[in-house]
Formats: sequence, structure tokens, C-alpha cells
Amino acid sequence: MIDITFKDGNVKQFEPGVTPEDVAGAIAPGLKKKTVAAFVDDDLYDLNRPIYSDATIDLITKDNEKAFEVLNHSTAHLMAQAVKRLYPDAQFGVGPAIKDGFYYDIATKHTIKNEDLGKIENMMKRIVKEQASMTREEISKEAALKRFKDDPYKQELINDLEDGETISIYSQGEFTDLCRGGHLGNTRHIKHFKLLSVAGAYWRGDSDREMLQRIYGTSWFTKEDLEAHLAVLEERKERDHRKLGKELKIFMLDQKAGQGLPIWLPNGYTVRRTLEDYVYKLERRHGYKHVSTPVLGTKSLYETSGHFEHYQDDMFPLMKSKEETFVLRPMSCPHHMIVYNSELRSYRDLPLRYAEIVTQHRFEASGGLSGLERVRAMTLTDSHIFARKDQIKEEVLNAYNLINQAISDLGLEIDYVELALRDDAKGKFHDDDQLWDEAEATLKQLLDEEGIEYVSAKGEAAFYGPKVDIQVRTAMDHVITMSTVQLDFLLPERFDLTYIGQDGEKHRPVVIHRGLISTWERLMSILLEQYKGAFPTWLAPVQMKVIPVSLDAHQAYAEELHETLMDLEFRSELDNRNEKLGYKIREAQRSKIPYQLVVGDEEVQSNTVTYRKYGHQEQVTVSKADFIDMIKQEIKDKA
Ligand code: TSB
Ligand code: ZN
Repeated sequence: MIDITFKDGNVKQFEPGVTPEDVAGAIAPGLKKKTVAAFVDDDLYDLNRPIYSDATIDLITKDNEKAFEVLNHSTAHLMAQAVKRLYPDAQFGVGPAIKDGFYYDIATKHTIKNEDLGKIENMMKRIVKEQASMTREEISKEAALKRFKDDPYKQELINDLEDGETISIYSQGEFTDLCRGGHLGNTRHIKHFKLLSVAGAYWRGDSDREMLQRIYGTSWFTKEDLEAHLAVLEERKERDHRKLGKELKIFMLDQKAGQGLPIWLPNGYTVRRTLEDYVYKLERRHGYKHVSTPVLGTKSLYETSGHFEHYQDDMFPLMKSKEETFVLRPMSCPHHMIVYNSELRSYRDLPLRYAEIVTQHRFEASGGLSGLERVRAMTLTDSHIFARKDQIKEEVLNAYNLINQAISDLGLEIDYVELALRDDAKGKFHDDDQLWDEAEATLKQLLDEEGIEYVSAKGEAAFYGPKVDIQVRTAMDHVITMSTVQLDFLLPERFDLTYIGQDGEKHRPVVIHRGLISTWERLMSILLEQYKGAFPTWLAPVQMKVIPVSLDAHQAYAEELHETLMDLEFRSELDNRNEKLGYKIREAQRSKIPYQLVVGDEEVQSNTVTYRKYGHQEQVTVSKADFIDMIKQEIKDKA
């Protein structure tokens, strides 16, 4: 007999070869039903994996997060088996459980289309009915290489394992896969799943290797959970800025123009200019001075700053002419250092806040590009604040507060604040420990003193210093950085920045890098998702649409109304096309225009405006003057 010790310290005796399923059953039949796998001496064990010697056990039940992972991992195997039955040439890359489900990377001559997913699902259901047990076998590396001799992907994975390591493989019916394990023991436990999409994925994430086909899916313990999750996905899809951006004609991406190089369409560009205007005014009110600097710089400028040494992977390849080598800039900091150095500075001049709406380029990995959220050409609401050390606290807080004001003006929701620190990754960060420790300690102390809650993130700092990043959550449930305040002691050294202190001596200022509301690209993705495409009136590309009921009777009045609104610099449009009224109204509705103004007999006779607000049913009739006042106020309040 062997001793099995439970988490609470209880010990029970079993025959050697007992499985987690048996152990759960010996305690209570209800527990057996709920148990999915177990940690046995901290190793993840399948439900049906035998235990041969004394061990501690921690049963994993369905309510545990780990259980969801086990279920989804098992479902990935089930899917692979189904794919192999349908497309016998299929070979498999990796197939892990992920946050809300699983995927598997597949190599097959057959191009898997969305229509095929239903077929694969049906085959999976058939295999579930076969109740195949998922059994584990441990073999040597040599045996594993032999076993998978026809599969180059598995060969590569096996070769990467340490010599002498035992390798586990899992079989269910005719299907065998290389796998660490943590499975449900039998395909019959897999009941409520759905295949979601298929996409291309490079083998081992390497764009120089072949492209495999990746099928995503999700698997749940109950029908209700699956349905609830599918509803969430549906809602996310509706909110996806890539879909909204297309429908509302905000931006486009075209392979011909280049990957990650977005084109702003008239509607998007109107919103962008409105935001630009807003940022310039806000910054001017808060003591920022605006400059404009070029997108190209010399290589030597970026060598001085350290970008060349630490940030080169994110930069486009160099451009060489006979005389000089150029960098397409990934950041504007070096230019702003030059602006600082253009005059002799005294302690009385500081702080100096230079701001610029900066176009810059980053050579982001093609796999990471996503709509407007992560692009290669972007325009940042940037600033570099030059301050004395005794001004750091006030200036960081000023920047932080201005960011919060802008975020609140835009009606956006922050997820959390992150303090991005360095780690010991070689080459990613500058190597002056003293400067790092001082900068990190300064930011930490400041956040603590101000009672600003934050999450620390090691390894996420900029190469020149730690950052306070303001994070938002996207429709796809990714966390991305919107705003940032960064404390930099390095660039002042690199560019030999000085000011003359009260003592008549030279001193070093510090630099605070500040991104106000991200880049226009990323901000637009966030706005589209958080508003679901329905911009508030002050930002809307078209603020109101004037629609005459009949062209004969009402066009003149409609035109006059439209002209009046245009004169007030409202973004009004007149729909005087020869189309049915219902069609025009539906189209204005689909374009999510804040105000629809339908002009008929009554409006013409009484010189009034009847409006319907986006998202509301009722129509309201008011005098022209009242309507104008209402819109003016709404724009002013950024309501
Ligand atoms: C704030 N030098 C600083 C600047 O002075 C800087 O560039 N910091 S940054 O690298 O963190 O970038 C600033 C902001 O740009 C980020 O917070 C993020 O909101 C946005 N951003 C970064 N990379 C991309 C990208 N590939 N696509 C869209 N926006 C991006
Ligand atoms: Zn900067």
C-alpha cells in the first residue's frame, strides 16, 4: 500500500497504481465528478495517471483556474485528432491552452477555411462519443525521435529537450502526440466547445520559418459557460476597432502601402485634427511650448542618445547617402535635447516643457501589428520636460495630472497604473546602476506618497529610465499603454545638458518624457472601442445630418439650416440625394452621427429644428436658436 497525503494533512492508504480519479472517488462520488486532474507532489497529473509511491495530492476541481487550462489543453488534442482524420497529411506544431481557450498550429496542404471549422467540430463530437481514454506513456529521447520520425516539427521540439530527460507522449484512439500532460483522462469529459477562427502563424513565431495554420477554440465545463463566453466574444467583435474603423471610414491599411502604415480617411482625419487642436490648447494653458522637428536624424545623433545601442531592433534599417547615414527616428527625444542645448540655461529657466506632436517610425515585428493599436508609423502627443532635481516631484505630478485631465475629457476608462522597472536583460537598458536606482526609487516614493496605486512590472522600463504607464484594456482584452511619464537621468549625461545654478556653477537637469494620450493611431483604436464608434459630439467627424423629407418642399429650408450650422463651424452635412427618407435615416444611424435633423412641413412653417439623438428614440422639436445653444454647450462641455 502507498500513503497519499492530502492538503489538509490527512493521510489515506491506497493500492499502488491508484489514479487521481480513484482517490477523488474514494472520498466522495461528488468529488470524483468535479475532479479534473491533480497535483501529485507538485507535478500535474492526468485524471487517469497511476501513482506508484507515497505522495502528496492536491485535487484540481472544475472551479479551479487550472481545470480550465487542463480542459482546453485536452480539447486541443481532441481537435488535432479530428483534423488528422479529416486531413491525413496534417502535422502539428504546438497546441497550448491560452487565456480563454486553446489553439493548435497545423501544417497541411489543405487550406483550412472558416467553413471547415464546423466539419472539424463534428468530427470532434464523434470522437467524444468514442470515449477514447487519453493515456500517457514515458519514453526515451531516442524512442521519441523514432516514434515521430515522419514529423519534422515534433523532431525539432524533441531535439530541443535535454538529453536523458524522460519524454511523455499521449495517445487517444489512433492519435498520438508529444505532450507534457495534464489531461482529462478520457475524451468523454469534453462536451462544450467551439472552434472560433483560423489564422496564419509562423512556426516557432519566427518570420523566417514556414507559416502554419492556427485554429483557435474554446472549451467549457457547462453549456451555460460556453454560451456566456460566446456572447462576450460577440460583444468584443462588435467593439473591435478594426471592424468599426472600416465601417465608419476612419482609416485603412493596405498591403501595397505597407504593413503597419495606416492611411487616415476623411472621417478619421477630422477627429484627429480636432484632437490635435485640443492638445495644443491644453498644453499651452499648462506652460508647454511647441516645437517641430524632422522625422529623420543622423546616425550619430542616435548613437549619442543610446538608441542605436539599446533600441536598434525597433528601428527601421539605416539610410545611407554618400555623405551621411540617416535614421528614420523612432523617438523625438534626441531632437528635443538639441533644442535644450540651443541656449545657455539658468536655474530660473527651469522647468522647460517642450511639446511636439511627433511623427515617428518603429520597426515593430509584423506579427505584433494590430489595426491602429500597434503600427509602424505613428504620431505621438509627446513632450520632454527639463527640470532641476528639486522639481522632479512637482513636474511628474503635473504631467500625471494633465494626463488624467485629458483622459477624463475624452471620457476614457483607465484599467490600472503600471510602474515599469528594469530587469537584468542584457543590452536592453543602460548600465549605470546608480542612475537606475535613484530614478526608480524617486518614482516609487512619489507614487507612494501621493497614494497612487500601481502594479510593478520588471523589464518593462525604457532603456533610459523607469516609466509610469497608464494602461487600458482593449476590446480583445489586451492591456496596452496609453499615457506615460518617464524619468530619465541618462540622456542629460549623454547630451551633456547643463544649467547654471544659483551658485553660479554648472548642474545637470533631469528629463521627464511624457506621452499625453498616446499616438493618434493607438488613441483612435482606444476611442473607437470604448465609444463603440459613437463619438461624442465634440469629436464626431460629422456632428449632424440635415435630411429634408421631400426635396421639392423642404430642400431650401434644409440648405439654409445646414449653411447656418456650417457658419458656426459645426460639422454639418446635408443629405439632398434623391433617395427614400427611410434609407437616408438608416444610413445616418449606421454612421453613428450624433444628431439627425429631419426637415418637413412643420419645421419649415414654424422655423424650427426637429432632432433625434443617436441612441435615442424620441424626436424633439426646438427653435433654431435653442438647438444651436444646446450644441455649443455640448461641444464646450465635451459631453
Ligand atoms: C514619451 N520617448 C518617449 C516619449 O517621450 C517614448 O517614446 N516613449 S514610449 O516608447 O513609451 O512610447 C510612447 C507611447 O507611444 C506609448 O506609451 C504608446 O502609447 C505609444 N506607442 C508605442 N509604440 C506604438 C506603436 N507601435 N503603435 C502605436 N502606438 C505606440
Ligand atoms: Zn522621449
